[in-house]
Amino acid sequence: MTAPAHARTSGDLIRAEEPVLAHNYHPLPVVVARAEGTWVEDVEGRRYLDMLAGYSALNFGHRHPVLIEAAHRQLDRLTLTSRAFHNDRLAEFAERLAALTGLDMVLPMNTGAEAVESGIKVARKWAYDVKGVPADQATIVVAAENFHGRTTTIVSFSTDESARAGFGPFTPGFRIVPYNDLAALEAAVDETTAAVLIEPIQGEAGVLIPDEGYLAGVRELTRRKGCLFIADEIQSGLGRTGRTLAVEHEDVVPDVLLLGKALGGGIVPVSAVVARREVLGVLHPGEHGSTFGGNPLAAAVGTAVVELLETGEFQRRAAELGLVLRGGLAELVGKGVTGFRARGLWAGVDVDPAIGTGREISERLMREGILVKDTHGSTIRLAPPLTITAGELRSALGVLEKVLGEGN
Ligand code: IF1
Repeated sequence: MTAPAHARTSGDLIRAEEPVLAHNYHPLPVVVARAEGTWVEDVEGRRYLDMLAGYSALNFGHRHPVLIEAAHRQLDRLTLTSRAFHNDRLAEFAERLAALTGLDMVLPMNTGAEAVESGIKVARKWAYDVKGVPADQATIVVAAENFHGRTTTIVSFSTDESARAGFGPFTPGFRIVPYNDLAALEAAVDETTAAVLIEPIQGEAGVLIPDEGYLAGVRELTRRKGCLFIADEIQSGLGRTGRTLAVEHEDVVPDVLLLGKALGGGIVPVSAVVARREVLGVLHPGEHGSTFGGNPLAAAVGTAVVELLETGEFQRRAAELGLVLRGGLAELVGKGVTGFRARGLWAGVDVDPAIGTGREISERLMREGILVKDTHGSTIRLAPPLTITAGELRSALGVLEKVLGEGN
């Protein structure tokens, strides 16, 4: 007989997953049972500082009281209607999200990949209905080393073989250019181009920040050439970089904004395509949808997330504490760190491969009570909840220094 989960150790639970859970992940050997704010606790009661924050889905920390309260209140009233009917929470969510981002209209979806898929569909429809591209000829230009999700269409334009191999045949209509290269973009965009789709900062690629002027350049180029600029801010958005949106660092407003992760407050999956009216206005009844998109529970939590962001407090914290993070990492360069890229409370840290792979460093940090995730090779990413204190951040940096100092 199977013992109740609470009576089982981390080791038991990890072994129990093996035969019944698809092996599409290789998690660190920690089994989290509860969490609050910046801290998570495992089955044995060990506490860890969460320096990953659910890949930025937990920008407000675990179980932020305002968000939990909003969810509880909504759970007691209404959770799902489908879009066959109106619900009394959706208008406010859409209004406030549009106002927060400086755009006009919102298409609510659930996961990040769905927002990306929806953005692609909207851009293609816009190309045919408004721009006048001949049927089925629309192209979308994307960047190498992108990460936009896991669907068959999205992996069609991935350059990461482990994300792609074995999943063909692939969706046509995408052109891949090097990231951070305006000349290559200029050459790839033509009269068939519906949109340029990029991450303002490439997360999975190792928190790659483009040169100053790149995002403004993409804005200028897409406007001049008459195609849409779609910014995937699913990971970079909602306070992470010290601004509401990463594109704000260059005072850029894209035509289409893709949001997800933190929009659901770490409680429910909530994503959205946010755009100008001329763009999202191309969709008519029956042309796109989702059973769960815009459900009242998601809208209630999403509205509470927007309310938190309206205060500016989290963006300010990310900017200020980002200086602490950057300063701390700068001191580690040459002491096990070979380089890093950081903006706000988000950093990709390249560790000297002689000290260990990103995975090995992550495991050592875990044993010292810090949870992070590696990306490629010897790069680890840091993205703590924006609620982290300066003291917690310094202590995490101290643990990193210690782990790197221990060498191999
Ligand atoms: C996984 C990375 C983070 C994203 C951007 C869309 C999506 C994502 C910019 C899709 C998702 C994830 C998903 C997760 C790992 C992860 C990730 F390492 F791959 F890059 F966060 F750092 N656009 N990012 O980053 O959103 O459909 O997952 O809601 O293992 O796939 P989703």
